[in-house]
Amino acid sequence: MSVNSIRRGRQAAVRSGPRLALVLTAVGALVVGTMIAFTPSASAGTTLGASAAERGRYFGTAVAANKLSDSVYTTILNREFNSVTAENEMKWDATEPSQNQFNYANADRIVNSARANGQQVRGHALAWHSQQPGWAQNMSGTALRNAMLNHVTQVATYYRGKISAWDVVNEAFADGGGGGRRDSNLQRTGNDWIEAAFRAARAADPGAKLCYNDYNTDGQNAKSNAVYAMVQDFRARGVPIDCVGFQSHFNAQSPVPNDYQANLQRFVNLGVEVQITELDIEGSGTTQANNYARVVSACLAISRCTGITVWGIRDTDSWRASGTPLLFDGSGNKKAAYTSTLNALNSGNPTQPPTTPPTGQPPTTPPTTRPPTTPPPGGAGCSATVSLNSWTGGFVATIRVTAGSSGTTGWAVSLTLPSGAAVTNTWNATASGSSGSVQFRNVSYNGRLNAGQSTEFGFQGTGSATGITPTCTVS
Ligand code: 9MR
Repeated sequence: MSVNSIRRGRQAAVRSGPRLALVLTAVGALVVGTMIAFTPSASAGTTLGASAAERGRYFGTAVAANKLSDSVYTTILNREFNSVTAENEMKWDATEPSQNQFNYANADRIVNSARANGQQVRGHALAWHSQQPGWAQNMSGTALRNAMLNHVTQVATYYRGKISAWDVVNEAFADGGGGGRRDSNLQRTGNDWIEAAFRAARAADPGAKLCYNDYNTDGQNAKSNAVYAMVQDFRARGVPIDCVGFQSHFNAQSPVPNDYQANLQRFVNLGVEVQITELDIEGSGTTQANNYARVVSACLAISRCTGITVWGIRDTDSWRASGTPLLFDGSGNKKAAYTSTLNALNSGNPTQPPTTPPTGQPPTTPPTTRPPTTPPPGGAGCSATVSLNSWTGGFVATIRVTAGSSGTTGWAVSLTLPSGAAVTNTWNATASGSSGSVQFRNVSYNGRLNAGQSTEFGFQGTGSATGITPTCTVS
């Protein structure tokens, strides 16, 4: 996608001209006012990743493998970010340059660097009309459909257990007011190509969250309405989709929409997570800084907006470097936009630091409610709630354990799985039993909870876990 294509896609918004500008100015003034009024947080992170983690989120960046030998770049990367996305190295042309001959060398450099530095990895992107290898560009029909599904299966299997979330399908909807699919060789294989890709990805890596990712969907418009309808349909029919990525490439022609937060929220209301996947905002100084703060604050206001990725580190690393859209200047100095981003992160309510699952397992999602400031009703002991992410034949259960008024030094959660269901793996807890009656105990780092504090653990299983009721006891 080019800058021009984003601009073309936003012409309708640009046409609303002066009125929009006035509204934006008013919103900008409000943001500045809010920033001044921010009370210092009890827990202010000093880096983007640390601050996001204190709020149960990640803060990531796109990474280019050929920059991993640049020490200015890697110093910032490993200091500031706790998630990375391969900017180009996991795309179809990079990973399968000849049919059925896979090359993971550059993608592996990014994954290995991330794992060595405790960063999670977003996978980008399995199926996309762009950046296809030449052999695929020339295919059509059943041969292309099968080649695409094979690609999804092979790549997701190769990285199984190492990817927090995959952009399974990228940019499949058309710009403009039509609200339809983008024409492409993949689309011409049949309208069900997207769900087929999601099903193949789930089968290959059941632990990764599966996202649909697109641009010009950041506010409510014909394109985001069409994506919304697809997600609603997928959820209704049990097509495995866990998250929607909003690329959020902004500039004067494509400003941060006024209904950005409302648009993210309506997707969350469909039962998926939202992630800001490719954030960059052209500009400079206070205006750019305020726009970054608006985006970060919108995400933090939504409990299931689980993370933000900026599309590069320094302005000079950007795909549109002339627009200076990033948080660090070409020398690696922090810009005003960096400071406003960190301040906005630090102004969000801290949550219980998320317990980190083994690499590659689904990350713990932020709680849907903030930790209570007073112990919850129910007295001493502990309570447990479950959130299920199910698909045909399998599920991931996330269990939230909350300490009662006496706190805990250890806890155990018991539940009974329906007949036919079985636990296949567990993170942030130790399981006894795998079917029928199963008990989970805390691990060394999450047994001690103060009154009212929470922690999360999870397990993946086969079959269905619908209706399970966890009960918590202190130990
Ligand atoms: O930043 C990427 C740039 O280096 C590539 O040349 C370009 C090729 O299409 O892709 C850029 O990343 C895109 C991302 O993969 C999907 N969303 C739009 C991004 C910016 O164009």
